[in-house]
Amino acid sequence: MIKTNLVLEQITNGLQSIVQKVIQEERITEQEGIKLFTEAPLPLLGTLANAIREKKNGNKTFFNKNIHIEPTNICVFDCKFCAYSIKISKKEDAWESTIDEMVDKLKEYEGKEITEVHLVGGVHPKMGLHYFIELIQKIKALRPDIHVKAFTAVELEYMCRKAKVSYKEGLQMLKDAGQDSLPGGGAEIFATEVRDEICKDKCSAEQWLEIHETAHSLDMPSNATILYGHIEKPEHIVDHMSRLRNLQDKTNGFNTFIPLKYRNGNNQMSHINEVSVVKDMRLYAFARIFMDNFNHLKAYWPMIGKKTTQNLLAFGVDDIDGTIDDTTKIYSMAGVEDQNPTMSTDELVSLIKQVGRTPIERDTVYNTVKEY
Ligand code: V47
Ligand code: SF4
Repeated sequence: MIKTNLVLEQITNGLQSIVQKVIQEERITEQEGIKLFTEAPLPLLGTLANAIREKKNGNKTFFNKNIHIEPTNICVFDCKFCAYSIKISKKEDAWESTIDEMVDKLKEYEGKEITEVHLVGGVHPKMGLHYFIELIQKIKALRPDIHVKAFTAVELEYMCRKAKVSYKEGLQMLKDAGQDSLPGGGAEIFATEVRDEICKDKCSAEQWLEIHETAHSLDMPSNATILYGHIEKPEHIVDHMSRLRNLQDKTNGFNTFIPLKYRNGNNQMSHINEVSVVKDMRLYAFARIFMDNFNHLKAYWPMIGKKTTQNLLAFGVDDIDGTIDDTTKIYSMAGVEDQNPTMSTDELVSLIKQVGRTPIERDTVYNTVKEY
């Protein structure tokens, strides 16, 4: 017979009070979070995260039908982990789309059931607020039904600064043009000592949080991310999640939290090895436990891979993003295995069903579009 009690005693050694709090749905502190994250065995983290996931979302696993529009990969910033941006001096691999080209791309999806356009790219010195207002207006004129999730806080900070408008004024103008929500990118790691090393010149943690808070005050929901698996330490991870948890307490404007695994292809930090799948699972499970006021936890499959995505559905994840239709380059340029990220609805549905979950097609704000 397996001595389960003994095993349980051993795995929870020194962690009982924290585990008890989690089980009783009490919030854990940052200090408790660091202890749980660094000391708890993976099966314990997984069991707790899965219980929370099933309490919040049952057996449901969400996805959506979306495409990405990436206006440019020219960027004024110099994030050390980025394989996507091309410095202006290195023109060969750069692209800059005109508004008409981007609208034409959307026209290719006429009659197709996509519900979301994810519009995001490099920070181009000449593509400003008014350029993007016109783009969004044209997207909405063509597809009034489509949800426009656009611009990271990094892009928004730059475009508002250049246009000499406050974040509130800039976001209101974009909302009036048809922007519905914000994606979660640009958060990386908030702690200054890490941020200064990996992405010193772009918007600060405080600006990132202020932009999202402002968006929420205008009824524009958003997502939040963390870029993990490089030079950060557990205390930076917990600090990052804690700042997001605090803002969510204040606004309840975040839809989902998306951990992004650092991929080491073709960038200035390529010497750093990628973390193991076991570390991925710990991070996601811990996020599900710690971020108690976030309804959803997303594994972005083009970045983390299809197999790990399936595993993560037992470690807290209830969302796997969308069909994407090979419309993003950010991860293929950073060296992920799947160079042409696209999954048909059938493939997404069977990926979810293979691990015993129920696929639900959602819109961007988690209304059910279709159950499978
Ligand atoms: O902020 C850049 C990350 C983010 C690398 O809101 C990298 O639904 C890993 O935020 N390895 C942008 N990550 C993408 C993003 C996103 C993606 C999908 C869905 C949503 C959403 C948001 O990509 C950047 C940065 O953290 N990133 N380079 C890299 N080498
Ligand atoms: Fe520019 Fe974004 Fe790449 Fe940073 S991560 S260099 S802001 S495209």
